Amino acid sequence: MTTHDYDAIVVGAGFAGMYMLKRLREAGLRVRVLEAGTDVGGTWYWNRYPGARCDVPSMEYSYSFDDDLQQEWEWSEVMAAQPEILDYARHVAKRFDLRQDIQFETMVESAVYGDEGWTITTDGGETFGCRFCIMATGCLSVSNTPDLEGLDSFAGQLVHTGRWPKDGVDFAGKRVAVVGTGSSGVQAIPVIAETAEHLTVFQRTPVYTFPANNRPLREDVQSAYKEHYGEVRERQRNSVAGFSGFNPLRPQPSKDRAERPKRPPRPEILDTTTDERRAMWEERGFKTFDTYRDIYRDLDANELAAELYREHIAVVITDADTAETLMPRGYPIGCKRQVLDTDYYETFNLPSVDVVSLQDHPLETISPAGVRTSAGEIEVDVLVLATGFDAMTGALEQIDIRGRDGRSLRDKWASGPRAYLGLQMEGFPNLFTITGPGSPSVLSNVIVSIEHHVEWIDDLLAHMRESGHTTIEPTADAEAAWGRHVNEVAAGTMYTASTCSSWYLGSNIPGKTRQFMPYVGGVGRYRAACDEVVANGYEGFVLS
Ligand code: NA7
Repeated sequence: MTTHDYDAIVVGAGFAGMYMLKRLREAGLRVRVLEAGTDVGGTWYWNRYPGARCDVPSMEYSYSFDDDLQQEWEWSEVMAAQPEILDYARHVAKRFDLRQDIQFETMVESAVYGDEGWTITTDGGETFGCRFCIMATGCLSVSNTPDLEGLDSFAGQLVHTGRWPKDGVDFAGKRVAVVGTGSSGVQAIPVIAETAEHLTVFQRTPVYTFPANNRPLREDVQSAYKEHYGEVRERQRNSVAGFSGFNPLRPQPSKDRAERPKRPPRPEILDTTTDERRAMWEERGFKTFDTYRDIYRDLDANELAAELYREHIAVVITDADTAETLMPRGYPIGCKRQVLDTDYYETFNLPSVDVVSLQDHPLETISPAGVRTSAGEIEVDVLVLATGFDAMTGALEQIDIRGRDGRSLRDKWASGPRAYLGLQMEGFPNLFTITGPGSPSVLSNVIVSIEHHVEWIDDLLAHMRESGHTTIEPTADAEAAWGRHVNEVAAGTMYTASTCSSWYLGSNIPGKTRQFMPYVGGVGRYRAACDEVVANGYEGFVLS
């Protein structure tokens, strides 16, 4: 068997893998990217379902590393749809001549560490030797197909939003079922309903969804961004969630915090009467949730906000039973990843759209003809699973990763992922994860987090070359201390409320340990922590 030798292998050609390739190549390393798909784009390559769209404004959900690139690319909408983001990824690949170093249709099956470094084996039986292995495998890349009884027997077309067929799916004149009402389902449902003869939504947990307010991107807004990109990007990097807060249509606040006008403290919803809360909703709508400071800190306050939310559904949905079915209860707003929608509730007012609550009518089986719940069978031609992903750890655990002394990453993570800064794992020298568990990743505008990790890793490898080191690995103590910090900052948030289930906690996957995986302390604070580690001579890592 031929082994191809490289300095670094990068797994995945999404936004993380593409930028990592560019940086390492420029640093003079021999690098190869292995990618399962037939093209670049990662998430935006696989998630081609109707309505797929980014929920972060594109002027900020884009690479900052090259000023010419950010000046020349034109976005058409505030939040671009999947085809446009995939075009952008392709443009970047072409512009920086990345494809020559990417091997497509190549699935990595194992990564094994030995005296000579890492050996990567692919589904095609090829092996690659390398000193550094960088997992750019994405946080939401392994789709979750639930083990539904009878699923194999379904005679119609079965599709998953996270693995959408390249040729698309024709819904015209078809009876369609969608299972799942997370971001993917909520985006797909209104668009599928436009052409389907009939659509039935099978809902396990009603969603809290806020209006996306997407619209065409105004030319003057785009050029104002471009003019101020230096400052915008700097603000993004030091923000909480990777958003700059820049508003090109308003005068910019002074950079000096002391000079900014003092705002009065926000009120608490727990101090309000029902009438006051309703008046606030009348005036501010969904902005009400940002108006009160206790909603995301206190479960009772959150429940008052949830009541306003349910009252809103009762107004928007014309049929009272349908409204009742769609009302979320029993878990707080802000526990799951916030969903943004376009015309989600309005869709349920169409005569061709129904919702079935799987809480009231549990799913019994998928039959050849359709979906059977305790309320009876609904026959469909197309069954869409919008059932999410094995988030954050799925793609890494799918690969048989063996570190020092044959230790398996799956075993190490059996009771929840452990990683130092979400970048490296003790026992797995020279293996890096971009936006791994324990980093802000999915709680941020992920491109900001990707660029941070890529640059941090590139700088580290440069440091190693200069200092004559060939391996790096975190200590068990540093890894454990970071894990405790990740838990501490998440405690008391809605994300970790006892009534919360979410993919952040792994609780969407049967048998997965409940552990809050991302770092909620903020992008800026996280960056400062990483900088401090470097300033202290890569504190917590062992270089040899
Ligand atoms: P999500 O947010 O995990 O949503 C998956 C949906 O599928 C959610 O409504 C689940 O209900 C539902 N689900 C999952 N398993 C089942 C089974 N077995 N039966 C019925 N319903 C089920 O995934 P998305 O793809 O929508 O979004 C993922 C992220 O991608 C999103 O947050 C953005 O960051 C982009 P549940 O709530 O678990 O009861």
